[in-house]
Amino acid sequence: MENLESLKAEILAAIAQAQDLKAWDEARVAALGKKGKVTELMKGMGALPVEQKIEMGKKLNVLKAEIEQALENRRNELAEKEMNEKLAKETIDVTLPIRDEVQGRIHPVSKIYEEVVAIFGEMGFEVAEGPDIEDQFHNFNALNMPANHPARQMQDTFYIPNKNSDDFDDSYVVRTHTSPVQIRTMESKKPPIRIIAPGRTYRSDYDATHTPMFHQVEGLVIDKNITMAHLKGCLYDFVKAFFELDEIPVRYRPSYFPFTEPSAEMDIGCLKTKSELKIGAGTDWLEILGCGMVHPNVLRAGGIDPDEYQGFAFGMGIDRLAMLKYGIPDLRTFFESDVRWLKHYGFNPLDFSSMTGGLSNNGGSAR
Ligand code: 2NM
Repeated sequence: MENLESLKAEILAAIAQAQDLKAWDEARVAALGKKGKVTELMKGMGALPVEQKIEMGKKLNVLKAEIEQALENRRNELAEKEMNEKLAKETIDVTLPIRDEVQGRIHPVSKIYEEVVAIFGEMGFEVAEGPDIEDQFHNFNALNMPANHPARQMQDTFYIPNKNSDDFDDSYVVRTHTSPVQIRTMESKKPPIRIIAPGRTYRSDYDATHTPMFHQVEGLVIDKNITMAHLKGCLYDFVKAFFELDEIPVRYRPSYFPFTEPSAEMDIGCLKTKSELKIGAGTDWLEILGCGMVHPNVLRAGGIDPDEYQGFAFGMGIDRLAMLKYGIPDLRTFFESDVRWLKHYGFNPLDFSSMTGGLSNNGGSAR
């Protein structure tokens, strides 16, 4: 009986000394487990006379409760201690320099895409997206290209049958340009509109500079009193930013697109030699994009009153821009998924394009 006090001291000391959850559990089992010291004492009570049994029962119950409380306290302490040690060990030093051994590469098309978005984003344009599979209204009719228009020819366009209709006019297409995104934007938003629509486009064509899937970025600005001067200022700023030049010669040649009037093509000054193309100097010209004032029929198709609003639009090939900027001769190699090609022409994923960080941002890590 008297040694209950010393037993208690012994058990509480063992609990207090436990330095981890394993030692804590050993202390628990030694006291309260099936063969633990307190458990054995409780079992032994059966042999005692009734009065002693009652007294012993009370004492042992108090002892057991005290031990359980001590166990719980110690377990909480140990759990906190273990968590703190784990947190200390798993600390990440965010000031460490990035690793150079990144294996993956960013595709040149993705790089140009990011750069174009960064430049126009800085100018206040939003990125708009739409479906790859379009109806003929959004891909053609709304863009001032009626049913008999030559660009709608079977040879150029991939048509997709409409299961619910035998009428050819109801068949779908994989979009031949991203202009349907502009139509959808006009339908759903009120001017002022300032968007670019980058994305995949499809035409039945295949040679060194054409692949059946390619990438375009088109832009659209609609507001009151928009003129060709806004178009020229905007596109001049774009080519300067894109080619990272302070000055660059540009010229506009009259052209024709069904969806713009007047229409133009923009050239930039360059020097063409046998082995090289130098952009920004020289007496040669390089066609870079198409543009124009949005045709009143197109504004009307998008639900915008041409007497109240005007707009300019432009379009260019992202793949072609990549070929020019990085000197890649054959477009078909873009889509062959050859890892050696990607290692050569691809970009470090840790370099991202921004107007404030130096657009192409190759400083530091190699391409
Ligand atoms: C080009 C050239 C000129 C253009 C027009 C439109 C729309 F939908 F607003 F009318 N989107 N894109 C456009 C104009 C595209 O690509 C060579």
